[in-house]
Amino acid sequence: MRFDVLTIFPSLFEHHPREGILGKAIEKGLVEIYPVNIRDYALDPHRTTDDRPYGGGEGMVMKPEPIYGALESVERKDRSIVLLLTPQGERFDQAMARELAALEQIILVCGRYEGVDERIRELCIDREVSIGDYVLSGGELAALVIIDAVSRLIPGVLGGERSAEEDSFSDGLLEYPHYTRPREFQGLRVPEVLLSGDHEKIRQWRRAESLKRTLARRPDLLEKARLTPQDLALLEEVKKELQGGVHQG
Ligand code: 9D3
Repeated sequence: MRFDVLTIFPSLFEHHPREGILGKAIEKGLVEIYPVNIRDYALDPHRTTDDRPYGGGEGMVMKPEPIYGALESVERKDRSIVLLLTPQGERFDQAMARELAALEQIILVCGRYEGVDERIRELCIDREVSIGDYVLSGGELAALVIIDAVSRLIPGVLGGERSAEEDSFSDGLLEYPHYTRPREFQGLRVPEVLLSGDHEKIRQWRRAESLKRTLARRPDLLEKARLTPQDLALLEEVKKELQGGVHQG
């Protein structure tokens, strides 16, 4: 997968993605990241990338010519898409990450200020994307989020022992609690069942914990989750306990 990132802060893409799992993927040649400095395509001696909005009002707008020039400089592969990162975009999620991972090239346009000139949207943008309902200073951190989430889905990026499909959200539930040594830490013991060696009991305990956690923290996820009849029975039990005022976990 090739990512071309149009930004006025290209240095943000030089270090962060080169650490950890993504760094390994870049070393292996599975992921390529090319920052493109929008300012290099400004037409005036001051290399201006923004200007005041027509019609007046607060803030600045990114000028169209530098972004257009930066986009023209990017070599296009056959299966590529141009994304604009913007608070007005469609919400990024794991399903969108999977769609994007099937492409060869993702071109990410990072906005700053109040936004980009509307004609860039009309002429160049295939899809507008937001990463959530909070205010960032620009599209750069959103671009890094998308690069990270998409790269994990490319075959060979994750180590063999754990596939992307096993990850949280692939079955639509939150993960169960994890424990490692020591057996007791600050007076808190690892649940006995995990030490029992009874793999079926452990599987059931983990499934129950996943369901309880999802019910407590993200009940919206339960509507779409793939649940077995046992899952549904367990959930009914847990809901009854909660109504009865019995609290644990
Ligand atoms: C004053 C109205 N603001 C809209 C909520 C203006 C505004 C705020 C922040 C315009 C641009 C930005 C910068 N944010 C992004 O470019 C951005 C973003 C975000 O702020 N949240 C979640 N996803 C994204 S993707 C790009």
